[in-house]
Amino acid sequence: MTETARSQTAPIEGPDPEKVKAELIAKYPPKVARKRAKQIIVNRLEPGDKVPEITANVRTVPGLMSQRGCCYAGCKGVVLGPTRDIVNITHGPIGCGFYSWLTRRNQTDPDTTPDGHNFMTYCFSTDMQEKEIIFGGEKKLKQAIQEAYDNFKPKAIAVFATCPVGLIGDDIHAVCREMKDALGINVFGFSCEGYKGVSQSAGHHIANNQIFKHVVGLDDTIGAGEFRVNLLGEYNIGGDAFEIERIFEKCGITTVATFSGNSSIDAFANSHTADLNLIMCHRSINYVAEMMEKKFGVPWIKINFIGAEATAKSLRKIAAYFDDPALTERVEAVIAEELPAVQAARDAIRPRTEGKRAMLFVGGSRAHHYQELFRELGMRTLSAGYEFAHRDDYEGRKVLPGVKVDADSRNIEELDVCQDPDRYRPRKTPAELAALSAKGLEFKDYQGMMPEMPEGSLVIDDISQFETDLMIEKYRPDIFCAGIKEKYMIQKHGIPMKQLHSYDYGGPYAGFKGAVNFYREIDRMVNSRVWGYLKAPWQTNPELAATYAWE
Ligand code: CFM
Repeated sequence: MTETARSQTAPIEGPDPEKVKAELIAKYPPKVARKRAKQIIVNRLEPGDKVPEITANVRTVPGLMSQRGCCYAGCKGVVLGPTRDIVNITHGPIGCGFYSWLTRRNQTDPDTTPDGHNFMTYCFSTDMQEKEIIFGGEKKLKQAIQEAYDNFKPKAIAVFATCPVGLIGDDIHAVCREMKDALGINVFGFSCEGYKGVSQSAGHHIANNQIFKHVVGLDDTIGAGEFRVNLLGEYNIGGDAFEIERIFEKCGITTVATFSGNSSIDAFANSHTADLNLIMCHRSINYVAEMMEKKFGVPWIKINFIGAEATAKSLRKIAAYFDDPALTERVEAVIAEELPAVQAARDAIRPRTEGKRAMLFVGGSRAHHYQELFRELGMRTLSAGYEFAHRDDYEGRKVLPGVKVDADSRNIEELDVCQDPDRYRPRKTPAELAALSAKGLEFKDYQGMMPEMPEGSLVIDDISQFETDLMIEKYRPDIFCAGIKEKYMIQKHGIPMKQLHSYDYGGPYAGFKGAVNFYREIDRMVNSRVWGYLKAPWQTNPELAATYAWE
């Protein structure tokens, strides 16, 4: 199996990216244009093979229509939402709870044993009203925790603060402590008010901190399994984690905990006993990996199960880490068994997708990972960007020491973590780690999106709707990937649009079977003739074109 070639040397065809960049910012007031110019980068290696610097994780300019969500969404919706047996109570108005409830299509395998719990089919909220906004909501929160306990007898209850909670100053942590003592179960809170930080990224960090503080390390039992790993940053959207678990099982790799797709609180509590952390989505979960390594000695590596070749490569990395001949043999056997079906699907579909061009503007990791699947289809990524990632997700972790910490990031607590006096257990000796690194296994590292993108492609951080429209006009990609908020305005351009957050109605797309699903889906989308029949309103009504006149 050959490694997918890094494609920075092959320039993309189409309009001059420098000119497109100039047009993207031409309509903005000078100050906004200056800011956006640092977030819209023509991806061209600089001397010393350095990827250019991009500004990321900064506030969106008010008035620009952003794709971003909020801190609460990142904490409750993204990181904690997929856990099935914690009662997650949204302390706030009802809409915050409702709109963060399963719209992301995070699946779980419900525990059907007599005392097994699955609360994902419920939406818990304190349904704050005017009365609580004026007189305070702590009493109502206490009642809600009590009511949830009485009805469900869960092992744990988590409380999430929404914007008004921070504004009126409810002390959710005091309430949680009180209820923890009163009920004798784990009750903990997240100060993840929507306005904290500049995007949902702040919510990831807050979620990581609290899960680490209140749950990880509570159960020291070392369970069965010879090769025990945690899968971090995999949220089981459309069943992705199920497919990865299937492959792991075949290989004889034991998943101790997944953060947090198809997860349970007991698995989190026990996760520090694993021997390796595998990071799928670096953006949302790298904090847990870092803290677990510091406190318990579990090393982490970046893996990627999006793309069949990437999956094979990631499995080989795991085998290399454990360095066990039987495991290596099994991993190779599984790859050999799984790849022919993938190859057959690819051979059948690729003649129809070869040379087509994609744009991906998603979250904080998928805009990178999915380029791998498009490459397998012979497609090129014209332009991509994240909604809320940081510079390291674009340029690689090597830039971390130079990343400026601004007031918005300083707002988010950095936990002071040190070696656990009793439970810190280095999984490998420094010499073993060095030997593995020498063999090419990179620990604690992530190269980011930009080194793998075509030369001259535009990398755009926190793209606005205006910029999206203009990019589509200029390049007419064959497919555009983003989320539900963008979907219909993109389709009105006559361009097929694939949701890479919820996968529309599809998935899984991870692993070997997922790759085949994705090939078929993209084939269907880019080769559908329906888009050619579609006229945007401004194409049939010229008077509407005035608002979109950038020529
Ligand atoms: Fe990680 Fe995610 Fe993503 Fe993310 Fe998300 Fe998501 Fe995403 Mo939507 S954790 S950064 S905050 S991979 S919900 S499962 S699809 S934006 S690219």
